[in-house]
Amino acid sequence: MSRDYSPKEIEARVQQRWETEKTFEVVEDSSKDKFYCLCMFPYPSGRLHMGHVRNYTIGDVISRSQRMRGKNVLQPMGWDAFGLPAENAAIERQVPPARWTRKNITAMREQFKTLGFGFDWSREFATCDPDYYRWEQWFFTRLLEKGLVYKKNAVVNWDPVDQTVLANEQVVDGKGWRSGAPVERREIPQWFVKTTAYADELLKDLDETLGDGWPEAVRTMQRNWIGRSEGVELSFQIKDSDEQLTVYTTRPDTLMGATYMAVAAEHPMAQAAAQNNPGLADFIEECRKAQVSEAAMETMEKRGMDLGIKALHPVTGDEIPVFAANFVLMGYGTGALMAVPGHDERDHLFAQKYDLPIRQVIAPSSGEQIDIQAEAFTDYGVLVNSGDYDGLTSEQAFDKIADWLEAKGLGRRQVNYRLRDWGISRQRYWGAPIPVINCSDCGAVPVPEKDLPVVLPEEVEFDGSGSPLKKMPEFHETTCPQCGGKAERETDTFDTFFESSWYYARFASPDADSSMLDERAKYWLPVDQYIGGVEHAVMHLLYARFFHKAMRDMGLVEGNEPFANLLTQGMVVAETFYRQGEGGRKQWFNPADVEVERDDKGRVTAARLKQDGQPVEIGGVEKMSKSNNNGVDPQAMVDQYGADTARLFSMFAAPPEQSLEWSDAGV
Ligand code: HQ5
Ligand code: ZN
Repeated sequence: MSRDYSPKEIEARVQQRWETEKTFEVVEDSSKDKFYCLCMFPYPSGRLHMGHVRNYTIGDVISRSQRMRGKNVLQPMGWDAFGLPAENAAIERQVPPARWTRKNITAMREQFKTLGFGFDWSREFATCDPDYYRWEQWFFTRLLEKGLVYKKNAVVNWDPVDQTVLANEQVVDGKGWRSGAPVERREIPQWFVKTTAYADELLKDLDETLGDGWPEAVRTMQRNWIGRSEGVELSFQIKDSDEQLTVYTTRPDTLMGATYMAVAAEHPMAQAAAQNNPGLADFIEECRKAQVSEAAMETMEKRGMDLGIKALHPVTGDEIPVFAANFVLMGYGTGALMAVPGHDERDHLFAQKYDLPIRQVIAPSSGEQIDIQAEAFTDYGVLVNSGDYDGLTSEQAFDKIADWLEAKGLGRRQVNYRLRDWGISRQRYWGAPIPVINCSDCGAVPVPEKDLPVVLPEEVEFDGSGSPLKKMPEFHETTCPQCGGKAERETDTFDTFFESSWYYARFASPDADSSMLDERAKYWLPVDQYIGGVEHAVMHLLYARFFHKAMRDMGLVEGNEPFANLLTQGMVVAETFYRQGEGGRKQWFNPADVEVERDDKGRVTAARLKQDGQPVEIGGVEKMSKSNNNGVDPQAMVDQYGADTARLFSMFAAPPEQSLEWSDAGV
């Protein structure tokens, strides 16, 4: 026996033995405590990088320690296989997304095995397998039956040159990433999941069920996203008209400080006023074309235009101007708001810009003097300049004013949520087809269970302008399941978060072929320990929690929550480098191909591409990812020092919750 430590030889031998002895395959065993340990499954982007290694090593360490404690430990692995990157690769390399994806899966599975993670590979699946997505298609039709999905018009990014819908990340500075044409907003029919139906429960369980098991920071993010607020819906009479303008406010205590109203460009009142006001019509058209991501909304210049209409203040009868404003969205609340510039920052900015009155109606409880013209005061306090309400605290005034409005029939208390229903339609090819058939007589008809799955054709011509499904009559031409007449199959596909919302449950019953899940799910669930990046703290975790509750209400799973304990590990981050390409697209270079100069604090000050010696831009330190091309492949480290060293180092370099800037030197 050699006295040298030869990881290549030892690791290969042990890994071989795990494979033949099926060491990590588990079955339900009621005589043992179960422990389900799950790491967020990867997008099959090509190769693993050190970010993945760290995530999956944390899970493997926890699994191993639970195994040593005698638990029956399930640690599965699979692939979050649909999504845009495969389409981009298809355009670049002229290879169908399915083939690219499966090739990546093969390579990454091999890497996982070399790294020696204790996964139960017998449960592996990819979300692009028809055996997987057929059940979410089925689930969708059940949600439809229960009224938990519905169709409505919603705005998308439309590229007028490529004649295609763009994902948000395909819009660069307001222009299409391929065509460079200014992106327009377009309203098209889309499917929505009624996540709001569970809003209260999603909020309540953050404390009642997850209080001990989830980081406070993540629960706070979810709480803010759901955004429950108590307020009042009230109506302002319009002068010389029998119309009313209805708004929602969480601050009825500031009612006496309302000095103007703002409505969305799409609001019927703005539309009507624009009929004989060309300037206003232009403004509305501009708003319609502008981008409306929430982030864009925050930072964009707030603009408005007077409609020439007056609302009457419900208490004083004062005339208040009504503006159309680009920061008010039709889809939120009533599409109109009462502006209180003295006590709201955005309203304050807008009032300064358009020279509207700013009135103080709340004073700090401390008695401190403030200059309301200079800055809004947004805290609760004591009422001033509010007639009968003067001297009340904000809390007392909330109730008094709400009571008064209710008594007068002008308003009512209302709980609102910031949470919106989840738009799941994507006008993309590489996703699970939405199982609906559109019939001119019967409307949108769900595909009957016996006809599922609706299989996505995989060998396709892919040129990036629109979905290939639209050019495949053999896919979209069909007959109506209800009347038998000619009908069109839906060509939109699910948002990929649809697949990742229930994969954790399918790992318990990966081969169930007559149902979505079976009794085994009741044994294994909930996931005892879930591990993944904090970038999924809001949407993924919220959608999965919604799915779990909906599946529970169909008797498919037990318990109220899918993930009992959550660990959000810090990201592995690394420097990024790029050059500006055509059409605003950046070309990213891997740090391994770049030579850098650093200052004495270790910060990168200059960088050149090794290949041509010419400078590249420094993009800053970002999460390791394929899209930033800043991934460090673990292979070199594994080849040189062995998997144990790579794994140990990724655990040792920083506490799991902290982010970690990658450096090869440390190992
Ligand atoms: C990390 C990095 C990069 C990644 N498929 C989805 C996904 O994020 C997960 C679904 C459940 C929605 C972590 C990341 C995640 C895991 C897989 N990671 N550092 N896939 N630089 O391939 O820690 O947070 O991007 O938990 O690796 O990432 S993924
Ligand atoms: Zn029909």
